[in-house]
Amino acid sequence: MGRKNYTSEIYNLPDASDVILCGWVQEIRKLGNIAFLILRDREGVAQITVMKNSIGNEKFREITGLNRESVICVKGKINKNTQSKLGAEVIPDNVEILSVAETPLPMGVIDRVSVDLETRLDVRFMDLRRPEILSVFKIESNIGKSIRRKLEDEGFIEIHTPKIIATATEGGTELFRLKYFEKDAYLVQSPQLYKQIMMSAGFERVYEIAPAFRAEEHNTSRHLNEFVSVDIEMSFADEEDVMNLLENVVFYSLKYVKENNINDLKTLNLDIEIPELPFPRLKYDDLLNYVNSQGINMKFGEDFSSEALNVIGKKYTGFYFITRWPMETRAFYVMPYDDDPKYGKAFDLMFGEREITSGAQRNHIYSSLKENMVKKGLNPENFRFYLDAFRYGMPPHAGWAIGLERLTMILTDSKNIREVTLFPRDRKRIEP
Ligand code: AMO
Repeated sequence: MGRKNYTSEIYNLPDASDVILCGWVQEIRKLGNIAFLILRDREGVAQITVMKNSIGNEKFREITGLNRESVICVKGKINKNTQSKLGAEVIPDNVEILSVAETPLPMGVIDRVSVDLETRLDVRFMDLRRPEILSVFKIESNIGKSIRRKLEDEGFIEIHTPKIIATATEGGTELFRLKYFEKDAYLVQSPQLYKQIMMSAGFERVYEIAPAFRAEEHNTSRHLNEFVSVDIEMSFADEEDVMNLLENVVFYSLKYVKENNINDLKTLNLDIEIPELPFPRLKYDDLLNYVNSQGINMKFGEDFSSEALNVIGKKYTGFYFITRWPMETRAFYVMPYDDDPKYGKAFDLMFGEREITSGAQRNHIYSSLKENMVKKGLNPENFRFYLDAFRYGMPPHAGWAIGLERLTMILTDSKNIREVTLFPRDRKRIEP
C-alpha cells in the first residue's frame, strides 16, 4: 500500500472519497469498541476512526496496542458527518503497520513540555517531526526557491565551485585544514575567488547556493561553522547595481513566503511585513558618529561590535544597508572609491542588529588588487590562480553573499541560528 493522499486533502475531497494516508501515529484513544487514531504526515493530521466490528477483533487489538510514533498506512473512506472537530475523518478498510516505534520515545512530538535545544538537537530526527519545526524548514525551502527564481529571471547562471581549496579567501584565521594526499588543503570559506574568476570567464552573471565553512571559535546564536552561502557575482556592475538587485531579491523572497507559506506562518503565529523599497542606505561614518553619541566608544576603522549593532538596531529595526566602509575593515578584493580611497565600495545588508549580507564592487585592476593584497599581509604568490584571471581582460564586477540561515532566522523570527539549521555544526557539535 503506497501513499496516495496527504492528510490535508481529506478536508477538501468530497464525502465518501477513497483515500490512502500514510504517516506517524500521533495519538490513540480507545473507547470500548471504537478507537480514535490521530495520523500525522508532512501536511497535517487526520482522525482515523477504527470500529472493532468492521475491522475485525485481531486488527483492532493490533492497532489499539500500537506505540505512539509507529508508522502506518490507512486505506479507507472519508466521512464528513463526523463529531471530530477536525471536520472530517477516515473510516479505514485496512490498516497496514509498517514500522513499530520503540517506547519510551527520546522526546515527545506534540507534548507541551519544553525540551532544551541541546537535547532537541541530539534527537533531531524526533524534533524535526514537530509541526512548528517542519514549518521553519518549509519556509527555508521557499526562501531558497524564491531566490533561485528571481536570480534565474534576472539571467543568472547557476555554478558549482570547489569546496576543497588551497588558499584562504576571507583571511587565514578561520580555516579548516585537511589533508589532501601529500598536500595541505582547506575547506572553502566562501566561493569568492571562484565567482570572481567566472567574471573573467565571461559568464557575466553567476550564482551559487552552497555550504561555506568557517573555523570560528566563538559559539554564538548567529554563527555556524558550516552555513549555506547564497552568492552572486555580476559583471559590468557597481556596488549600487548589486544593492538594487539584493533588495529586490529579499523583497521578492518575503512576498513569496508570505503568499506561499500561509499555513506555516499560521503554525508559527507569524506575519511577514513587506518592507518598502529602497532600503535605507546609511554610511559607515554616520553610524560611527551615532554609536559614539550613544555612549559607545568606537574608533574609525573598527568593525561594529555587537553592542554597537545593538544600539543601531534599536533605531533601525527593519532592513537597511551600511555603505562606504573604511578599506581596513574589508577584504582585499574590495574596490576603493576614486575620490577617497580610504573608503571601499562595500556594503552590508542589515535587519535591526543582525547582518544578513556582505557585498561590494570588486577591485578588477590587477596592479592595485595585488597592492591591496600585500597591504593586508597576503602573499600574491599564493593567489596566482586567482590573480591570473585579472591579467587578460577582466570586466568591472560586483557581488554579494546572503547567509541563508540568517535570512531564515528573520523570516521565522528565530532567536538561535541552530533553529533554522537541520543538523548544525558548531564549536561543540559534529553529530548528528
Ligand atoms: P561574509 O563573510 O560577510 O562575506 O559572509 C556573507 C554572509 O554569510 C553569512 N555568514 C554566516 N552565517 C552563519 N555562520 C557564520 N559563521 C557566517 N559567516 C558569514 C552572513 C554574512 O553576511 N565573500 C563575501 C561575500 C561577498 O562579498 O560576495 C563573504 O563571504 O549572513
